[in-house]
Amino acid sequence: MTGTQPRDAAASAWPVPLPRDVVAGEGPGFTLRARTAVTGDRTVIGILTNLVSARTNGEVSLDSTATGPGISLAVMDAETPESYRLAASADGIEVTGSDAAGLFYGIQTLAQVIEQIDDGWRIPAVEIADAPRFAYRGVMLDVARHFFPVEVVLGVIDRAAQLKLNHLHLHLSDDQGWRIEIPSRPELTMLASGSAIGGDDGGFYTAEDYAQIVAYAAARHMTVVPEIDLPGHTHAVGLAYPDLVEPPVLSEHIREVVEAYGSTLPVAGEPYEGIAVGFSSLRIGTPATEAFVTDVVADLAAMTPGPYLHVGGDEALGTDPGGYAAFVSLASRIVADAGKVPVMWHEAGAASDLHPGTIGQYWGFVSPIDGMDEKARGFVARGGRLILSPADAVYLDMKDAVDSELGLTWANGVTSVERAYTWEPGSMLEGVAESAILGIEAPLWTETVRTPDDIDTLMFPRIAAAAEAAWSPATGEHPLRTWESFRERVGGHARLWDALGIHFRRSPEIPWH
Ligand code: TNX
Repeated sequence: MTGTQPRDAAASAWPVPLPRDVVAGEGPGFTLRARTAVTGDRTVIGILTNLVSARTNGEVSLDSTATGPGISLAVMDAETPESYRLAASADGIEVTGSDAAGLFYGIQTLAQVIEQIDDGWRIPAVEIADAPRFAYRGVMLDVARHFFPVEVVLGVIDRAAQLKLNHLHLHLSDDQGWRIEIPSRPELTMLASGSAIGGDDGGFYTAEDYAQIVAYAAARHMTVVPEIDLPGHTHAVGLAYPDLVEPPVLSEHIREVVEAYGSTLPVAGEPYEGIAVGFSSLRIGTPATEAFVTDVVADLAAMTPGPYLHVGGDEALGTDPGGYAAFVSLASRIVADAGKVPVMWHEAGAASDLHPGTIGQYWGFVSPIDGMDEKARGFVARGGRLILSPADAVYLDMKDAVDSELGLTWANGVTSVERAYTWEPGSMLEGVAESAILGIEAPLWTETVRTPDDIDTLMFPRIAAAAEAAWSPATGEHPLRTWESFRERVGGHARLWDALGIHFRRSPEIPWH
């Protein structure tokens, strides 16, 4: 039932990510009254009330004591996780989730399709049946290059959940700082969290802060995936434990990057405030390093209810290759022994002793070069699945226009909104079947990102393109899964995003309406 024409998509705000099945109904749809009747679970009513009130400038509120036609919200156990049905007609609106997450996504869709008419607000007549393509739909925030307080992280959770993303990956350590309290290793936050890029303020999350983030995410059906980046990206570890790290490797490459960005060279034992990567390494093969990784992983695992724990593995250019393979294998085993599923960046896929089932995160290009895809296939060969984060499509920290003040360009130049949209996960990596893809994640690295507004400016609207790749049917499987339709649909979201306080960039590629 996919009979809708793209023209209809332009006529009103249509959902992003695109639902599996959408059929426009007959008639005028459902007019929202100042106090619209609602039935359902209190928490869900609360979330929907806030969304509706924001979208309608406070003109519509939902009232569970009102009578007459209204909105019914329910969970009806069904097989497909996270799925929902939404039916709107002049008689009322029904949103039915297959589970609590499905209902949550149903109300996000409902808020997206509210439209303003002459004398008020309405939901157009429509029938939607929707379910996600991939189980893992993520966004990553790098809080190491620049630190962001808890409230900002909660804002990112709200923004991502609204687009049906269900994992928040927090990049909690890097050369510039260690951002999470580890009770068994208090020196990390005491000695290695105080700085950030460019001399900006550092900071860290206490165990309590982290618990607050995890709980807030869970209430929005989002799982937190913590990352401690090892064995490279560990300059800050050396501020707390000088004996655990090697001296910085000041290679030709590092000198070039430092030159190109007017950045600084790292100095052992001093906080690093530059943006170069690939110069630091843990000391490999010593009992002290193994004890350190075991302690950090054990504490983080105990603090984290979700199944995944990410231990990095990227850009370890300061680590000897043989030592690297041994280290990532050890780290993946330590994570598995702590009861979590290890996740690592794709470089680790070349290590033959990686713990079976380790998840690989691919950050190569849409058209792989230099054996990036081969490394990614290594995870699949060992029974693991892949999270796809092709840097030249979903890296939210790439500039989206040549004149953008924020962002980097190393991933094949500017990542326009069109380029962020126009790639197909299912056919990107040869020899990787759909069933081997756990999902999609859009990372925001924060070298150039300093404020909440900076986050929004780089994230939107491209995060919506990543959400569509993660949630919606494959390219070619739905008439509206096209760039032309996407730009029309996403253009209709400006008012909702404004109402939610999202400081998005009105990219000239999108017909905002
Ligand atoms: C590469 S992609 C990195 C990060 C940088 C990012 C900037 C990856 C796993 N590592 O260390 O922050 O580029 O775009």
